[in-house]
Amino acid sequence: MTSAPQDRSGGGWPLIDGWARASLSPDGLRLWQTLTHRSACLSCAWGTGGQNGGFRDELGEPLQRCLKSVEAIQAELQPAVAPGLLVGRPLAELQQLDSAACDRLGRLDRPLLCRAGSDSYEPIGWEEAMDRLAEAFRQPDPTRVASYSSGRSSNEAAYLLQLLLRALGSNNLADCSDLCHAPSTVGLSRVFGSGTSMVNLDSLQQADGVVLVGSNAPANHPRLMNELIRLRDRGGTVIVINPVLEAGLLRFGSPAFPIRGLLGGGNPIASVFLQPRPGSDTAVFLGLQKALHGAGAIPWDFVRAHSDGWELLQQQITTSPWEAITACCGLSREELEHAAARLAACRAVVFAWAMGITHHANGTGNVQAIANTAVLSGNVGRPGTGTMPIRGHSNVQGFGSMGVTVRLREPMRLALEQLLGRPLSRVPGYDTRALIEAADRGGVETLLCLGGNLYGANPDSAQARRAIGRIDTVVHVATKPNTGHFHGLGRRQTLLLPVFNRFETPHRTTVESGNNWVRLNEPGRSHLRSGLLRSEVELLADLAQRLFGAEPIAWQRLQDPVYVRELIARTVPGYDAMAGIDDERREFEVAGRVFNEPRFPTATGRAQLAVTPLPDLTLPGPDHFGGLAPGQPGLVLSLITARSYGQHNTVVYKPGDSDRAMPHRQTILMNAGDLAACGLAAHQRVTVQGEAGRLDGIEIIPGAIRAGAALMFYPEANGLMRAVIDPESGTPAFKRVPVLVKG
Ligand SMILES: Nc1nc2c(c(=O)[nH]1)N[C@H]1C(S)=C(S)[C@@H](COP(=O)(O)OP(=O)(O)OC[C@H]3O[C@@H](n4cnc5c(=O)[nH]c(N)nc54)[C@H](O)[C@@H]3O)O[C@H]1N2
Ligand SMILES: Nc1nc2c(c(=O)[nH]1)N[C@H]1C(S)=C(S)[C@@H](COP(=O)(O)OP(=O)(O)OC[C@H]3O[C@@H](n4cnc5c(=O)[nH]c(N)nc54)[C@H](O)[C@@H]3O)O[C@H]1N2
Ligand code: SF4
Ligand SMILES: [Mo]
Repeated sequence: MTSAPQDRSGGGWPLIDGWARASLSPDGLRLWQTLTHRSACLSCAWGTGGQNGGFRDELGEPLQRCLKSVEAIQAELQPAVAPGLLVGRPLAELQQLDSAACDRLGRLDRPLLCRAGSDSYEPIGWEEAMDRLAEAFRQPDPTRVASYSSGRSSNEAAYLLQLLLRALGSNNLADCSDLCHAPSTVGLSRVFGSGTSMVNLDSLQQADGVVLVGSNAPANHPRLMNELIRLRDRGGTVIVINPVLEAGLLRFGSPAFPIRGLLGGGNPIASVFLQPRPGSDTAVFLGLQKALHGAGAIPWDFVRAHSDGWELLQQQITTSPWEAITACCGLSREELEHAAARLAACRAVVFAWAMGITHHANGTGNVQAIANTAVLSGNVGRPGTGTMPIRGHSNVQGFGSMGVTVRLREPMRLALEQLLGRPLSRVPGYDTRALIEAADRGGVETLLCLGGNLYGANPDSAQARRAIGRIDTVVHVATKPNTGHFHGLGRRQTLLLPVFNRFETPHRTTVESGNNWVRLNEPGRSHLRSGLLRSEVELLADLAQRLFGAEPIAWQRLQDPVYVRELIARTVPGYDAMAGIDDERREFEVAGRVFNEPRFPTATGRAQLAVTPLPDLTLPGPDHFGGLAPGQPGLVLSLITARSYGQHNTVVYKPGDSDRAMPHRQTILMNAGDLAACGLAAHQRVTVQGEAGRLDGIEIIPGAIRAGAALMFYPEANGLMRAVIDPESGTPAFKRVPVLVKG
C-alpha cells in the first residue's frame, strides 16, 4: 500500500500571490473586466463562467475561477505585435524563438502571407487572403483538402468548419482530440454507446468515492480540486492512480477554502495513492476487479441485468494469476486489495481520468478497463456514479459534438445529408496522425488550421515540419503567434489570419464543457484597434459562400450565428435546446449524455463489456538507441511527457514547475533508486536519446516517480519520439516513450 506522505502539497499561497500580481499589473483592470464578462473560461474544459458570470459554475456557485484562466486572458490582452517583430523579420530568426517568446510577440491583428521563396511574412488585405484561401480550396480531388483544429473556437465555428469540408466532399477533419481524448470517445462509445462523461457536476457532488487515474488535475483542471476537497470533507474516499506522486494530489491548498487551504498546509486529497508502472492500467484495473471478486464485492445480479459480455470478463478475472497482474503493474496484491476494499466500501463512485490513460498504445483498452470496473462495481446508472473523462481544451468536446471528427455518428450523418440534399462522401477522413502521414507522402494540397499548433503538438517534430512543408497552401487561423506558424510553412504559401477570441467576438457564441454543459458567451469588444480582426464564423461562412454560392444551402445566411444555431439544433443529436437559446439565454445540458439509470444507448440497452488484455511493457535494451560506451553510466526508461504547471499545451508561460521541483524545462524527473543503481547522480547533465532524436544537457531531478519511469516536459520532448499509435483511436503513446538516459 503506497500511503500518502503528508509533507508535500500543491496550490496554496503561490495561487494567492499569482492573483495579487495579476490584479496589480498594468492590465489589472482590463483583466477583471474580462474575468467578469459573461463568457466561458478560455482554458480548460472543466468549464467556468458563461451566462452565470465569469466566476460561477453551472450550479451557480461562486469563486470557481482559477489562475490558469488568468494566464490565458493575460496572453490575449497583449497589445498587437509591434512593427518589425513579425512582418518582414527573417523566418530564420523567428524559428529561433521558443514558445513563450512567440506568444509574447503579441496579438495578431492583420492578415499575413508568406510566399514560397520569401524569407518572411508580409501583410496582405483580407480580400486577397480570402481569394487565395478559396482558390486553394477549389481542388479537383477534395480528399486533398484537410483541416486541423484545436478546441478553442466556438461550437458555431466548429459546425461551419465541418459543414464546409463535408459539403466539399472531404472528411479530413483532424482535431487535437485525436492527440488527446479520442481513446475515451472510442472506448466509452463501445461500452455505453455514448462517448462523453456520463456524470454532471450535480451527480459528482453526490459521490462518496472518486477514482482519479492519470490526471494532474491540480495543475490542469484546478477547480476539480474543489470537488475533491468537498468529497473528502463529507467523509468520501479518493483513490489516485499515477506513477508520479504529484504533490497537489496529496494535499491541495485551494483559495476557495482559505483557512485550511492556505493556513493549514492544504487539504488532503488522496486517501489511497497507487503508483503503477506507466502503461499498466489495464493490469491495475484487472487487479482491482479480481480483488473485488475475491472479496465477494461484485454485485453480479446488477452486472447480469445491465451488461453483456460479463461472462468473458468473469473468466478473465478468475483465470488471470495474481503474479501476471502484479508483475505487469508493479503493485502488490495487498495494495490492490486494500484499494479495492476502500472502493467497495463506497456507496457511489465516479471514475475520472485524463492523459495518463489515453496517451498509450492501448489507450482505448485502458478506457474500457475503467468502464468495465465501473460496471462490475455497480457504479454506473445512478446519481453519484459513472465514468468521467476529464477533457482538455475548453471547447474540445463541443468540436466533437459539432461533427469535427473522423468518426461521424450515423444520426448526424443522416441529418447532414438531409440538410445538404445529397449523400456525404464515404471516403474515410484523416485524423491528426493520418494527416501528417498523408502530407508526408505528398497527399495533401490545402490545410486549414483553425487554431492549435499542429507542428508543436505532434510527435517526431522533424517529421511534422517536413510533412507540413509538403502541403501546397497552409492557412493558420489564430489569435496569437506560435512556433507552428514559423515551423509549419506550406510549400507554395502560408496564410496567417487573425481572429477574435471568445470574449471579444462581436456576436454571441456557445461552447460545451467536458461535463456536457452548453455555455453562452455574450458579445464582447477587442482592445485591438486595427479593425482587421474577423470572427471565425464570419470567416468560414465567407469562404463557404465563395466556394458554393447559395447551393445547396444559403451559405450567406450562415454569417448569422443565430441561423447557425438553428441548423445545430436541427442536426446535432442532443442539441434541441439550442433552438431557443437566443431568446431565453438558458444554458443547458446536452440531452442523452448523463445516465442516472442503468440503461445505455447501445443495441441492447446494456453496457457492452469486453476483455482488455494486459500489455507487454518490455523496454528495448540500450543497443536499440546506439548503446552505451564501456563504463558509461545510463539506463533505458519509460518516459512520460507531460505538462508543467505554467504552460498551456505547446505554449510555455513559466519555465519552472515548483510542484515537481523541476526549476526549468531542460530537466528529467527520475527515481532516486534508479540513479543509484546505474551510476548517475542528481543534477548531473545527461543526454536523453529517443527513437527519433536526442536532447543534450538535460538536468536530472530526483523525485517521487516510480522506478523505471521518468518525466519530461512536452513540447520540448516531442523531438525524441516516434510514438506508437493506439490502433483503435489513432492517438500517440506520449506517456510511455522508450528512451536511453546516458551520462
Ligand atoms: N495548466 C494547464 N491546463 C491544461 C492544459 C495545459 O497545458 N496547462 N492542457 C489542457 C489539455 S488539452 C489537456 S488534454 C489536459 C491534460 O491534463 P492531464 O492529463 O492532467 O495532463 P498531463 O500533464 O498530460 O498529465 C497526465 C498525468 O498522468 C500521469 N500518467 C502518466 N502515465 C501514466 C500511466 O501510465 N498511468 C497513469 N495512471 N497515470 C499516468 C502523469 O504522471 C500525469 O500526472 O489539461 C488541460 N488543461
Ligand atoms: N509529447 C506530448 N505531446 C502532446 C501532448 C502530451 O501530453 N505530450 N498532449 C497532446 C494534447 S492532449 C493536445 S490537446 C495537443 C494540443 O495541441 P493544439 O491544440 O494543437 O495546441 P495548442 O498549444 O493548445 O494551440 C494553441 C494555439 O491556439 C491558438 N488559439 C488560441 N485561442 C484561439 C482561438 O480562440 N481561436 C483560434 N483560431 N486560435 C486560437 C493560438 O495561436 C495558440 O498558440 O498536444 C498533444 N501533444
Ligand atoms: S478549472 Fe479550467 S475552466 Fe475552471 S477556471 Fe480553471 S482553467 Fe478555467
Ligand atoms: Mo488535450
